[in-house]
Amino acid sequence: MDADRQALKSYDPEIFAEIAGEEGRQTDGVEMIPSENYTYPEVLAALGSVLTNKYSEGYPGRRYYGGQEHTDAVERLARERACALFGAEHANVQPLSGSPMNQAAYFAVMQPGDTVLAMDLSHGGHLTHGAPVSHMGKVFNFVRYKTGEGGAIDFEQMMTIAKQVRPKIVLAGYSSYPRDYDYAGFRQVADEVGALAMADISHIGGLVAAGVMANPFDAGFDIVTTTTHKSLRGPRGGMILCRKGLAKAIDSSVFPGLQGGPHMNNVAGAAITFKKAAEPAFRGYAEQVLANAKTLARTLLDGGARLITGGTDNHMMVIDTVESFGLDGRAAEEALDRIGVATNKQVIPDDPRPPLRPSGVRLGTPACTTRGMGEEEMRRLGGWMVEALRAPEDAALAGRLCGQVRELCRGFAVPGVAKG
Ligand code: DSN
Repeated sequence: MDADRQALKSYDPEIFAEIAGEEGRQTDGVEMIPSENYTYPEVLAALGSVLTNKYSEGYPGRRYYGGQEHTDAVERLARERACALFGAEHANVQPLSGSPMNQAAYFAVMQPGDTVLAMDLSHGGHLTHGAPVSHMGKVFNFVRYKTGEGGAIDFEQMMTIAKQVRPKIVLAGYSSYPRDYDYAGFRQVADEVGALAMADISHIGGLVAAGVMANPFDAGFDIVTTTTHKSLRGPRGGMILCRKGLAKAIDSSVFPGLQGGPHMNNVAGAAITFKKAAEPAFRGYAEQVLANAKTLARTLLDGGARLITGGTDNHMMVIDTVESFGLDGRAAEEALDRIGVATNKQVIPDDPRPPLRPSGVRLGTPACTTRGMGEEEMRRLGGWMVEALRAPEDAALAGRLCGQVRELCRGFAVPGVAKG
């Protein structure tokens, strides 16, 4: 055990025990929540570095505190690498996470009461895309488009709505949608009504960076937001990418508009992540995430599951557990938890059930792919998941499946989990 870890163990055994417990949980089970991943040991080192001690309000070369020679260099590297990776003209790497990232982007280009055309939340939109319970839903006027048969967006209908409501932003983005977007279609709607085209690619940021999914900038988008900790494998955080003309508005919206000092240890972690994502090995990882998702989806379909949109083109899938197994999403999530597979309950399009007892579960492959699992493991895991969902009350079966999941996991280390 290294000295810092030993010191933590002696000073605060209660917290140490919980960290060690979480390491055990992450190691013994399979993480299939599609927004989670295991970051790099190098990123963990940056997160635990003395950069956390430093206040850096402002931007490189224009700070409100002295002593910024190293933090300036870190932030410049993060911005340059982010721009190169996504083909962006400007990057703000300071948002503390996904929600402030989207809030800052909205306030950069809108006034309270302005309209955003965004995806219906039950069809896959995110809380920050205007859920009535979120502050953003109260400040701005969100109008909804929905998905149709097979998950495609009906751009004709979207154009009709856009002409009626004249949005300031046409927003392409989701947290529970298993397909890719035709970004050119969104751009066309935005152009027709003089709106900005914004994409929130938080879930698929790594897949876009690797070039295995479409990049909204290729269709001329104005603003692209992404968190850094999902398929990108970085530290928790967010960033806003935009064209040059919006750089000043975005920067002043993040600071001083919304936030104070950026977390420079996180910014360093993000810079390391962008360097990793530019390497050829990361493309191989992203391709495997997609292949694993397809194989897992096929296995679930063969086992009798109904998947929303019929399958997946990205890293995630959503099972209608009520129709497939007669279980609501909470019961399905719990049944999978009992065998050591973490998923999350999820509303499905126009779900008649409430969010805490919805009709589905959402699952994805970024984390298990990071551990090195491949399609053979997806077939085995998918088969066990179907068995568990078919007989959620069978404790003996759950015990056997849990043992099998744990045994499988032994062959796949979790990056960054220390020994001892
Ligand atoms: N919590 C993230 C997700 O699971 O999609 C985004 O809020």
